[in-house]
Amino acid sequence: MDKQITAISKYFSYVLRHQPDAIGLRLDEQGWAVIDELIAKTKEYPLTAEIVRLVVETNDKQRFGLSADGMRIRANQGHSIEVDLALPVLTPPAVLYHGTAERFLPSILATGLHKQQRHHVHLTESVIVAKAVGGRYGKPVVLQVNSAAMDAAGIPFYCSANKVWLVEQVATEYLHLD
Ligand code: HQG
Repeated sequence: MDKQITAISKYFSYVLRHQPDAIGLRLDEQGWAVIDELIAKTKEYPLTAEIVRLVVETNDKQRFGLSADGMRIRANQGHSIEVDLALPVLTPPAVLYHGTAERFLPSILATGLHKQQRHHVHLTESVIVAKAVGGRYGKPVVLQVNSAAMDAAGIPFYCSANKVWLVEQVATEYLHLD
């Protein structure tokens, strides 16, 4: 059962962040899909409203959110398709962290952090989380981000529902090796 839930979670990430067209799913401008439509258009898994809820509630990183009326679902962050999550600008903690792979360091230290395929650069309050994120691409290294100085410079920060801090980019002057 756990394996099936993880597989469905990965499938949700795929259709809600990257490829809704793969199953003809409609997302609104803020990334919401109607749960009944997601269920109807999903052929690989025997989805029910209860299973959708279970996937949302048990997800280790709280990757998905439900609308207040419980009828819709969206990915909390990590999209590559154009959506406007309409997140408010927030004051970040003074220091945030970004985990990456050691092999990316020369490029990052030369040009700063860029968002690549996603909408934002992803930052976290946790060194442990940053290390795990960096480990996905190789030997992990953790960069410290001087978010207080960025905030003072008027650079907007957003925070997703699952506590990922999001920013357009991070210039080299705000980066330090942890
Ligand atoms: C790197 C997962 C070279 C950047 C995770 C990262 C996270 C550069 C990669 C979330 C660079 C992009 C996001 C530069 C940035 N030169 N490399 N100038 N600037 N990079 O996957 O932050 O499981 O798009 O360091 O847990 O790794 O999907 O971003 O290594 O929260 O929910 O380019 O994805 O969450 O990789 O991960 P990604 P990320 P989920």
